Amino acid sequence: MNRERQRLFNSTGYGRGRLGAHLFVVAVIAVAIAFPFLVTAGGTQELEAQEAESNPNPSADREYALEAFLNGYVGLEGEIEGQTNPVLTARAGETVRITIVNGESMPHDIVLEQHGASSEVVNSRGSETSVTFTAETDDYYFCSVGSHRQAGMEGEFRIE
Ligand SMILES: [Cu+2]
Repeated sequence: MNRERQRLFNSTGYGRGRLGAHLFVVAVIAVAIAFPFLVTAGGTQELEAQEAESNPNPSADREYALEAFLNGYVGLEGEIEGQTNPVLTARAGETVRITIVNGESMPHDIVLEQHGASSEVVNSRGSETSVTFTAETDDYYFCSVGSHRQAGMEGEFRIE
C-alpha cells in the first residue's frame, strides 16, 4: 500500500467512525425524547384496560339517566335534564342504556315494552339500576310496579 492509498484509507475509516458516532448520538437523543411518550402511552392503555374490567358493560352508544318518582321519571343530565318523562331517542341499531336512580323510598323499575328489556326493581332512595338494549323500534318506557305506569311513570322512546 503506497502512502497516498494509506492516507485515503485512514481518512475514509475515520470518516465512517465519525458518522457512526453521530448516528449513535442521534439515536440516543431520539430515544430520550420518545421515552416519556412511550411510558405515557403504555400507562394510558393500562388505565383503560382497568376501567373496562371494573365496568362490565363499558360502552353504550346512548346513555340516559332518569330519577324515578311515582309521578314520573325526571331527566338527570344532558338535554333531558329536569324534564318529566322526557322523550328518549336513538338511531336503530344503537346500544342504549337507561339508568334510573330512585328518587324516593318506593319500589321502581324501568321496562321497555317492545324491546322486551326490563331492569331490576330498586327499593330505596338513591339506589340505581339500568336497562341496556339495542334500539329497534318506537316504544314506551315505564315502571312495571303496581299501577305506577298509570300513576305517571311512562315516557316515549323514539327511533330518530
Ligand atoms: Cu314505580
